[in-house]
Amino acid sequence: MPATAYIALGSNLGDRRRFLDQALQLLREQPHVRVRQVSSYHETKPVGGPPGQGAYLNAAAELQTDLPPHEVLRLLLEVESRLGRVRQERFGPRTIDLDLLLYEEATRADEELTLPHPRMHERLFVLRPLAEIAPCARHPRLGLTVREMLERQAPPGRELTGVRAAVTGSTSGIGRAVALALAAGGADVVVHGRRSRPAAEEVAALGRAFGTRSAVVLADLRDEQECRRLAEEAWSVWGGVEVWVNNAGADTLTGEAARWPFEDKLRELLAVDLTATMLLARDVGARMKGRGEGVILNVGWDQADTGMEGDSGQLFGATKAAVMAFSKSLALSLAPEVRVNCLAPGWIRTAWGEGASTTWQERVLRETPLRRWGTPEDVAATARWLASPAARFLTGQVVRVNGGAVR
Ligand code: PH2
Ligand code: MG
Ligand code: MG
Repeated sequence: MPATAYIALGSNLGDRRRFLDQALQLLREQPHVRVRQVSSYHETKPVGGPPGQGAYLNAAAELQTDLPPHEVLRLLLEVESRLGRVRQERFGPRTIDLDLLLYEEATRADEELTLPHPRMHERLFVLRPLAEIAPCARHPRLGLTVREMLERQAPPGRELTGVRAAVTGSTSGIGRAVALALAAGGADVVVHGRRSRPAAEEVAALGRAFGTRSAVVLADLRDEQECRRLAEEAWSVWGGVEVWVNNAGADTLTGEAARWPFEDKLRELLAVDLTATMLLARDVGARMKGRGEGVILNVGWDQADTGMEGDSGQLFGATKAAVMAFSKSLALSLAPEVRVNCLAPGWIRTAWGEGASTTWQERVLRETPLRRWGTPEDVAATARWLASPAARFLTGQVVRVNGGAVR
């Protein structure tokens, strides 16, 4: 039976990307080793060592091997020296550093090799890339998974460190606020929009200001093919997604669409709010379940249960009630690996609320016990919490973010 081992790769001298690529290439050429998975490459600040040294590029890889641990170590040292590494001071700058982190559940300590790697559990530059490929791998001494070790190392207020997120419809409104709140919590974020790349890039740039990674994928979610492409592309950006937020909804209230016939609004709402949510959640959910972890958030509507008069009540009520019902069933299908919850916003001041008449403004205050419109940030704060480890025992829930309306 071949063994599974995990290694860390690091470089902070010369063409760092090339050193990592070459190290992996040399490992692939070894007869007794298979490189099964490689994380994305992470730009990291040097930890310890002499002052003034350059930033690192770090990665992690999964190996399958029939060699014993000491032979794997020997191989790593050989690859290091073939790439010209000269060992000088401890923690000094280096062209390439390959460390053996885990070898099955082996524990050992002799003068050559300590397993697990003695500092792996306290190093974000190891845990972040490793969590991308092996979130459920366990540290045999600490009894913690890689994800749990990473959560313990997250800086204060950065509970989403090492989480890759995607938020549909995040160029404006609630989705934009959710994308930024997740980035503020430390998550890397894929921003999605239908067609406006500049609007999406702007949100992505704001996300990066939190010191996290961000990317943009455009897709028209009325098209099922495009839904599949969005899931695939968002997953491919950094090799996985831990938090997926199905926020995108058809806007049938403002602009041209406000004057559409009922039938057209219905078709659009069912396509974007319901069908795309279901297809994306199923696609991404299956991938997450395969990885062993994940969080999906959908967006329903507070008044879907109670009903609201008028065309909009019928349209949103039917569509969003379906999203809420779907979320509960999906939660059952994807447990225990993946949590699925649904936000149900009440009166939130987005584009439509901005321009609503005084009669509406009064009605909203009357129907909202907390006596104000909700904001996109109110919804985003709840999404950030639901995405975080603090909500680890919640799944299949509809969380009303509505200022207390109980009707
Ligand atoms: N390796 C070290 C010491 N410090 N800092 C970063 N960011 N990345 C490394 O790989 C690294 C380090 C000793 O191996
Ligand atoms: Mg090292
Ligand atoms: Mg080393």
